[in-house]
Formats: sequence, C-alpha cells, structure tokens
Amino acid sequence: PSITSKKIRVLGVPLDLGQSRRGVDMGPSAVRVAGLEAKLEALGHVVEDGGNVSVPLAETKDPGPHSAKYLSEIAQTCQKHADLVLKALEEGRVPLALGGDHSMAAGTVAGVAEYYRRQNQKIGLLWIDAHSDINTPESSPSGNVHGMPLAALMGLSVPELNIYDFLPKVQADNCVLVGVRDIDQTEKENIRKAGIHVFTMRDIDERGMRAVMEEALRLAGRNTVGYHVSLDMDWVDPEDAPGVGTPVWGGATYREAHLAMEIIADHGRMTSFEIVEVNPVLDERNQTAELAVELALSAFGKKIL
Ligand code: Z70
Ligand code: MN
Ligand code: MN
Ligand code: MN
Repeated sequence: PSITSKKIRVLGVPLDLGQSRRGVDMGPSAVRVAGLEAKLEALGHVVEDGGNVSVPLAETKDPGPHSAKYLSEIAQTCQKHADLVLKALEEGRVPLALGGDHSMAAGTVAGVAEYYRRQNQKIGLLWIDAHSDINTPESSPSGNVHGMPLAALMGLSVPELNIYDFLPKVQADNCVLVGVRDIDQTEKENIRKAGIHVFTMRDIDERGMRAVMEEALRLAGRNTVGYHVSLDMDWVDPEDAPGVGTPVWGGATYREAHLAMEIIADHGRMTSFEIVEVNPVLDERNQTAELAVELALSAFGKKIL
C-alpha cells in the first residue's frame, strides 16, 4: 500500500480568544496526545512539529469592543501564525495547523494564499463546518471572532484580519462551504454578498457525501493550484465529536466524515490542512481529538485496503 510521501509540518495555535467556551486552547495538545505525528509517520509521511505559536492569555487582556472581542490579540496571533505557514511552504513542508478556535484560519489561509500569490497562482478553500463563519462585527450576535474568519478572508469586513494586505484571499468562485447547518439570520446576507458556494447538510442528505464532495472539489480546484482544507470538528455530529464548543445536531457521521477526507486524498490537490475547535475540556476521554487524528490520516492518504 504505497502512498505519496509528504513532508508535513505541524503548527499549533492554542487560541481561545475567538469564542466563549474555554478549553479550545488545549486542542493542539489533545491532538498531539492522540498520536498525530507517529500515526502520520507510520503512514509513510515525514512529519516535524513546529511547536505552538504564542497566544496571549485571555485573563491578561481586555476583550475590547463587544462587536469583535479580543480582535487585536487575535489579529496579532494570526499574523505570527501566517508567517509560520508561509515559511513552512517555502521550506517545502505541507502545513498542518492545529487549533484553537476557527479565527486562526484568517492566518492559515493568508499564509497559504500569500505563498502561492508570490508565484502568481491562486488557491481554493474548502470550509468544512456546521457554521458559515461569515459574520462581520456588525452582523454578529455574539461578537465572537471565530464566527468571522470567512468574512475577513473574502474581504467583507474585519480589516484587522487582512493579513498581508490583499483581498480576497480566495476568489469567491473557489470558496466552498460544506456541511453547514447553523447560520445566523444576519449572516445569510453576507453569504449572498460574498458569492461563495454553499453545500448545506440538506444537500449532503439529498445527494450523498460523494456527489457533494466531488462538486465541491471541482469548484475549489477550478483554475487553482489546489485548495486549503479547513476542518471545524463541529462539522461532525456531536455523537462522534462531543468535544467542541458549539455542538449542532445533524452533523456528518463518522463514516461520512472519513469518506469526505478519503475523497480529498484521492484527488491529491490539498495544499494544506487544518483542524480546529477541538475542546478537550468538553470532550469525553479525548475521543474528538482521536477522531481529528483519524480524519487527518484519511485526508493524508490512509486507505482501508
Ligand atoms: C455564530 C457566531 C461559530 C464556530 C460557532 C457561531 C459561530 N454564528 N463558529 N462555532 N466554529 O457566534 O457568529
Ligand atoms: Mn518526526
Ligand atoms: Mn468554524
Ligand atoms: Mn463551527
């Protein structure tokens, strides 16, 4: 069973400033404890751990305006993280980022997009999540920045998160949401404005995971060098992934989640990967982190036979 060996660099982002359920800062640790590096190496990849980026502690900071709490601290963290993502790619490594709350994706996607922009190439973005994360400080009911990274990346709002100063980070036609089932009323207009593609959980129910993923990958991959995959663990049903801050019923099953990752691996066009929103404080015996590792293995080419 030969897979194409990749050089992977793990980048931890213990960020919990973007949401209100504390504990997601321990996500990177929980995923490491679940054996990420050793298991990817057993699969045939070469893996190095780039450690964790430093993140300010909530207790030592003032959240600032309620419309986007801890925005300046999150922006600083995203800038540092983006620089590490860019450096990994420059050094021939595939970035595998571990969160941390989803606001970190403003940094991950910026780093990947900047690396390819310097080569006059564009990336696609596959956003796999129960939520659409496209609130602006104006539309957000919560003021939690983890509900805003897509708005920042598409250039709708949040200029503080415009890392490397270019927008959009991804063309709307190459930005695809998969598995969404919890969208704020005020957020729906932002989806329309951004012009991105959305496959809801209903689409998956009606058409099946395979058909939805094939179309999603075709859209993300059209005229791009490949796509970044941003996997929010709350995409998976809380039955299988209880260790997340905002569980939403009706998510991807264990089997659907693996199938989606296997299809991504089959296409061989993933530039970079991240797993976010693992919260060990809310988890049951680290099972969400263990599932995160399993899904990473499938995305990086593990096959049943
Ligand atoms: C809600 C908000 C969100 C993740 C929850 C929730 C956003 N739309 N994102 N969990 N990963 O607060 O903006
Ligand atoms: Mn190693
Ligand atoms: Mn999210
Ligand atoms: Mn989510």
